[in-house]
Amino acid sequence: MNRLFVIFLAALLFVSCQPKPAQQPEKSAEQLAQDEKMEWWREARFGMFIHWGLYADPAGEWKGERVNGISEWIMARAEIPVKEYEKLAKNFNPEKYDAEAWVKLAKYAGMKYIVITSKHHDGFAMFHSKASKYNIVDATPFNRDPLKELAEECKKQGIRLGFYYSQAQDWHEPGGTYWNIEQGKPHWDPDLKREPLMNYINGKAVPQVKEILENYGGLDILWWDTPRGMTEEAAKALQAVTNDYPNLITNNRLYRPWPGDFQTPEQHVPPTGLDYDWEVCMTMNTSWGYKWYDENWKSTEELIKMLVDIASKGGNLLLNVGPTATGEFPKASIERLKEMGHWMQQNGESIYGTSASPFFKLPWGRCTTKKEKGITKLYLHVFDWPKDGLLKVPGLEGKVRDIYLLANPKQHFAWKFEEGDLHVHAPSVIFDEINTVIVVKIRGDINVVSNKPRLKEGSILLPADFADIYNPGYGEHAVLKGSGSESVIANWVDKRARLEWIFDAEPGKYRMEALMWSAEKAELAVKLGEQKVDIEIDSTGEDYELVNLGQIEIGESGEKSISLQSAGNTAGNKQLMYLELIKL
Ligand code: H79
Repeated sequence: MNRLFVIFLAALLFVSCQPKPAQQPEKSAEQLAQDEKMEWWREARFGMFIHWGLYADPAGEWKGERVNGISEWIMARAEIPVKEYEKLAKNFNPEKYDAEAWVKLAKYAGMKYIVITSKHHDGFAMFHSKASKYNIVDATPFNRDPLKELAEECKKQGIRLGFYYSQAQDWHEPGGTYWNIEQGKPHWDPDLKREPLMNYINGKAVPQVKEILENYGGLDILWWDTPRGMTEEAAKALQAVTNDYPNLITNNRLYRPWPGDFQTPEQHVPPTGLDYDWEVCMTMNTSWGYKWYDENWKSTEELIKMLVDIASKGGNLLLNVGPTATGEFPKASIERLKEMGHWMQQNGESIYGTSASPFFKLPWGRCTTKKEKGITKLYLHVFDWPKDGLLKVPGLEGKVRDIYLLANPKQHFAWKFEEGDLHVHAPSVIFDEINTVIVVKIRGDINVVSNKPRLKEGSILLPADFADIYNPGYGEHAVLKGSGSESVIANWVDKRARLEWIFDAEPGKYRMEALMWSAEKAELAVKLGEQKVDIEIDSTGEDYELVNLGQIEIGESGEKSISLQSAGNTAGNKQLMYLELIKL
């Protein structure tokens, strides 16, 4: 007995002396509270932005002329005097507005929250406000509060709600800011006598923010915008109002550089994840507000892939709809939302509550992941279904238990491990033309050996589909077409569009070459760490050519990044280029 007891004690001691697995540093009480507040938002992944205001009536056209740019900016772009713009309210009567239908469609699309403009830069409140008569109930024949109706429907149908509020820019008020106020430019309307910012902040913005936070059943999100011309004093006055609502989630646009609860990449998807909560806001065409001739619609396929891409990097997508002055969603938006909904009904599990991809790059698509009860699930989002019958998951190690089709779990796939990769047998039938989701169910944890480019047989290959593309928010976007050896970066036009590759390097001197096509003579700025080289290249003629980009030297081994940007010519002309790969 005694001996047994001693052995038992010894065993106990042995177990308790084992080194503990590496632990995350303890979270502070503040971080835990933040996690709790953000929990629903992080799970949601997909929301609807709605830009609706008086600008839906002119819809991008003023006095018979088309006005360039985003439609909600028409007052500034066409320099419409305040009194004249105000007249739009007299005719604003969106009788076809149906909050129930809007919410129903958002839910069908798979969206978990809605953020709607309560007041945009034009200063017109889309809710009943005592602080300013310039609102939809007091100034239009509509005589309803559409945001009250929306808030009630959201409660009823169980979806979260946030309001957008333009706190700084208010083109209607003598104290409000406007686009180029920081450059010392006057407001375009000389009849708007200027007043100090704080008159507007204390007289309208603060009272209105109190109204929206108080009167709409408890908002989940307050979405600030364009802190242009803001002061710390003004920001503090507004923040004091939101401080009374500890569960309210706000973005990072109240005041620069205040972080808020989440970051807001606008009109572009960041190339990699950010170590902070973030939400991409994105239009389906070009304009946020309704613009009748804006036909630049993204396809459903692009939108689904965008949502997946964002989820694979750990972010949310806030996808915009710009309703008309009659109160309806444009047909093109409805179509896309329905089609996205169709995909989400079958594949939503691979989006909600998932974490970012554990892989460096996947040539055929994206990955999201979830861990529950000792099971790791990898959701493989296959954009390009393999033609050779094998889906290769690079560098994956783990105890695979099952692989099946998310949209039909009875459809199982055979697999084997080969040369460090997981090979999934992929039949020739394509299950989903846009994005087939395959679930890899794994016991316990996984390990991934990175497929980051490195020196192999004397060179480092940086293919187009391994590039991170940094596009400007407003401007021409370089895009990746195709995958693997057929991938190419197309429409590389804007000088601000930057391509970047991350790789592991050994010390040495490298010759740099690019397989590319350029319409004209072009200048390229190449950057590797601190080294910067400007290179002039000739037009490549009809076909792709291996273009010499000169020499670079790498002093120490380790992770490096190389970036390419068009340096433009002195005239600032755009240069059209296509690029297949970089070879070092
Ligand atoms: O509400 C949407 C936009 O109206 C607002 N934010 C999103 C969510 C926004 N305000 N400013 N911007 C976005 C960015 C500025 C865009 C500009 Fe322009 C393009 C500035 C100069 C060119 C449009 C045209 C605005 C001024 C001139």
